[in-house]
Amino acid sequence: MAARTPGVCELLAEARCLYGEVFGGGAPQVAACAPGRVNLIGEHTDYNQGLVLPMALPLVTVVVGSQNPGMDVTVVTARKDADKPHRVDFSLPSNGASLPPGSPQWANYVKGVIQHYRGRPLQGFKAVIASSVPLGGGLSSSASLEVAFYTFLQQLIPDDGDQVSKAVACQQAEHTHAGVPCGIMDQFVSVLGQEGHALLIDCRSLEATPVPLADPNLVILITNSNVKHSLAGSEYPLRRRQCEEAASILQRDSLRDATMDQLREAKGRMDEVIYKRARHVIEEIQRTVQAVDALRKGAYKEFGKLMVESHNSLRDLYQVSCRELDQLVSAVLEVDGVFGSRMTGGGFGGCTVTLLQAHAVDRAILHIQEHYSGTATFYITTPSEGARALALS
Ligand code: GAF
Repeated sequence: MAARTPGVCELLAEARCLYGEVFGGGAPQVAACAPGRVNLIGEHTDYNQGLVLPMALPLVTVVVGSQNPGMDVTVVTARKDADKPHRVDFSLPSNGASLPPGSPQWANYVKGVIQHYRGRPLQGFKAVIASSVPLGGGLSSSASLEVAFYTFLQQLIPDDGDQVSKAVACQQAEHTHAGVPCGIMDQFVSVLGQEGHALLIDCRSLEATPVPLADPNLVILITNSNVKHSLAGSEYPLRRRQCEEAASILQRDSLRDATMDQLREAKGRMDEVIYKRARHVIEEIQRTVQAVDALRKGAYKEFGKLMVESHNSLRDLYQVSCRELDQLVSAVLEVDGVFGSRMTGGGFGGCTVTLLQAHAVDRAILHIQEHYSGTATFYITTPSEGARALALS
């Protein structure tokens, strides 16, 4: 059975209730939310200025709160699974000084967003966070927190209102305050996701094209492996550096500008590992173009085949998969009605995404449960809206 996840209204009610408990019965003035994401194809291409095809999820982070008279900030999280303490208090720096990261770790996403917020002057506030995006599950719980917080701040202090700059500011927050040199995909789709559409993002021009994805006979099933290997933190920056090295050997600004012919020609001048990384990225960008074509034509078998090729490439060339993810993909591909499946996100654990016929979902879940050595969690999802302010009536 798929997991029951609280909707926006339920999370909003939870956050308002906690706000009343923590802040002595008052009601919050403003509220906002932002979704997590699943990437359908185009993995580890965003920081190579490539193409990606994610969609925003119905799993969201909600923030409610009010302005404080001074410069003091209090943020409380309703998350049961967040690292403790669940409350953080700090003061906003005066005279444009920076707000350094610290402890607890979860609060650094909030501090980073404050640091990079594009509206001034900031004033103190109190806020409560509630979320249905699983932590560390590869569905961008961190981007959804950053973007939800940014959207919350927009309700208190206006910014310049530019959506792309908002995504970039949230990405900067992740770089400077969480120490993760991520690409732009997660924050971008959390800001600009559209209901009923995947979003083709050109990570060089930062242009987005919505691609319709609302066929009632089709299901997008997310399977959380519920494992996260410790490698995840250190291998991501390493992959980025390896791609930069490949681009530099090819004398290109990024791998987006390189072709497979050029890579083959340069093979003798690079380490085998660097060659494999670059080959994944160049071919994955091509696969993303083909996948968008297939989706537009409703050619789901073709789309599914590309998903499987993407997974195999992430496993063999980019080497960011793991035993559990491979097991989940192999198991679901044995089920009739499944078009394709792949790991999604950074890798080394987290989730797989599977495209399948609606009538095959129950069978697919059962089959995975029988063949997976761990305990998986399932989400049946639909492409959803990006970040937004919420009414508090
Ligand atoms: C993580 C990063 F945050 C994204 O920017 C992207 O690179 C992804 O891994 C891999 O495609 O989610």
